[in-house]
Amino acid sequence: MNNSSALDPQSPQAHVIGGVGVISTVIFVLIFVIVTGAILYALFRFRGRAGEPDPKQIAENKAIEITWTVIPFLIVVFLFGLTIRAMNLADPPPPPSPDLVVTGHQFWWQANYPASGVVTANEIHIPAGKALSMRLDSKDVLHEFWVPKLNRKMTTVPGQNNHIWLQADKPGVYLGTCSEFCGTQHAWMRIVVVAEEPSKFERWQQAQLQPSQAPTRDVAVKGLALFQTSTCISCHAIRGVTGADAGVAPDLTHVASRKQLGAGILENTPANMRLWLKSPQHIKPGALMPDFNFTDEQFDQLAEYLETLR
Ligand code: HEC
Ligand SMILES: [Cu+2]
Repeated sequence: MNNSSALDPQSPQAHVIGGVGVISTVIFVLIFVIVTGAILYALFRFRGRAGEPDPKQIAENKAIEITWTVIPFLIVVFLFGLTIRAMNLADPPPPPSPDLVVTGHQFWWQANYPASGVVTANEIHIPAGKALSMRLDSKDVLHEFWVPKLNRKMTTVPGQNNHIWLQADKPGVYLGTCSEFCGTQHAWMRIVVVAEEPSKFERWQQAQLQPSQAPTRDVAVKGLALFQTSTCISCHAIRGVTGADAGVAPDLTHVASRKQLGAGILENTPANMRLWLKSPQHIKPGALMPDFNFTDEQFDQLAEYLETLR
């Protein structure tokens, strides 16, 4: 999945920021061409030849000096104005209560929708065409939320709430990544933004709000029991499961409905789910989930149970 080019803006904010980039680049290229062109011209046109006297020396030329001060000054003022305009358009002040709170953890993203109460991880859904105000926080170290097509990027700082507006022009899946080094698995701290038609988004939200259903198949029932009696519940929450309400690891209430596992390191398939459970430290060394000493049968049970969490 490569859908994260910073040169393909897909939100009003990204268009404005991209615009500044394009205009500045054009200006810089023009300056480069004019300056190097003038130097090359002078080099060849006025080349000294053997036996010729030194050229006449000129000191002070008010007109030229004023020109080469005023032109760069105007260029800088123009770029400054352009930047201020982009900042105002891309970053209007946030409302008092955000639509979405995203918290960086080593090495995954937690997402909360305060108005509805939805809690999920590594995959956020948004209604296409609508600007969501998004608060960014961190549980541990600095991280940085960056979905290139939906700019802008923003650092998450423990104890300090930062803010951006998140919007996508049209439905689609947009990939993002942590862009502030945060530890061993920084490279596998991806986030997926799924922008959908508002009605579809509403359905997603309703589905996410449902607590998990008790499993019916025998293997999955055993998996649930194992989940409840192992240390899983000291890190993970599954709504609808007694005792499973810890918040230091991804919420698993609807884990099987997500596209990826381990913040992007595995595609979320039943086989990969089992692979992850069997040895998270092999798949994602340094991730904050320990390996467990279960039997193959027990891993089957856990995986089977987690697959029911749609
Ligand atoms: C010490 C805390 C801790 C314990 C105990 C723990 N986990 Fe995890 N788990 C994590 C963390 C942290 C992650 C996220 C890892 C990452 O992506 O960097 C995770 C990720 C997962 C994921 C992938 C979720 C996703 O959305 O990517 C699953 C599934 C999972 N754990 C299941 C379990 C099960 C089942 C148990 C018990 C056998 C368990 N975990 C025990 C901390 C824990
Ligand atoms: Cu990071």
